[in-house]
Amino acid sequence: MDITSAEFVKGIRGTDEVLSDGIPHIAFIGRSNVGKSSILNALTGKKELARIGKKPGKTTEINFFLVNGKYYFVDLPGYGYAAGGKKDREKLRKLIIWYFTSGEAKPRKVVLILEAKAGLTEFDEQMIGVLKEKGHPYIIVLNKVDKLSQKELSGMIAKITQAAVDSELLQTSAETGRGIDELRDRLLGIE
Ligand SMILES: Nc1nc2c(ncn2[C@@H]2O[C@H](COP(=O)(O)OP(=O)(O)OP(=O)(O)O)[C@@H](O)[C@H]2O)c(=O)[nH]1
Ligand SMILES: [Mg+2]
Repeated sequence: MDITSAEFVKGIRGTDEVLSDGIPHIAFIGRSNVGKSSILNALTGKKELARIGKKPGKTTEINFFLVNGKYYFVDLPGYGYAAGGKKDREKLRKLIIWYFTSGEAKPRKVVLILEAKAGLTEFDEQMIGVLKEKGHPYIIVLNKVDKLSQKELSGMIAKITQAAVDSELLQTSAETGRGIDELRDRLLGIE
């Protein structure tokens, strides 16, 4: 399915009326700097829709983008960003946990994004624990695959599959566009 329209609606830092308008959420989550915002831009074909950054910690609110007038793509801040101020980091962590546990948001699908070189970290395993506990359906996306050779990539995929056997694993590069059409089809074919 094509994306014909995508527009920024609002960024929230806590409870908000946008959570009760009945529009289904597809939420993008992952460690800081893995390319959540870049993937959202690649999926919608709009390079400047979500703000991306060279430094981790670019996204600081939960941002809602209305796609095809029908879904929200929800761009969350990243977790596990070690270089940020402790107070800010804790605030973002709480915001992410609130989104997944308060019951106010009921994401139809969660896209958990990993960075190809780092693979599955302790932070990701904790996040998967929260998603499972709350029963949020998720898929795992390995992004920045352009940074690995085919051999390295095969090794990394084997490792992740071993650790997270029960979830689907897609490979993408927001940089080269690899896997982006497949991810879009996967997400929008879930009516
Ligand atoms: N090589 C490569 N770089 C990428 C890819 N995707 C994103 N990047 C780069 O990674 C950096 C971080 O991208 P963002 O999209 O801001 O990452 P984010 O996960 O939204 O980060 P936070 O909002 O800080 O949590 C930017 O410099 C992007 O250009 C990719 O597939 N390949
Ligand atoms: Mg971001």
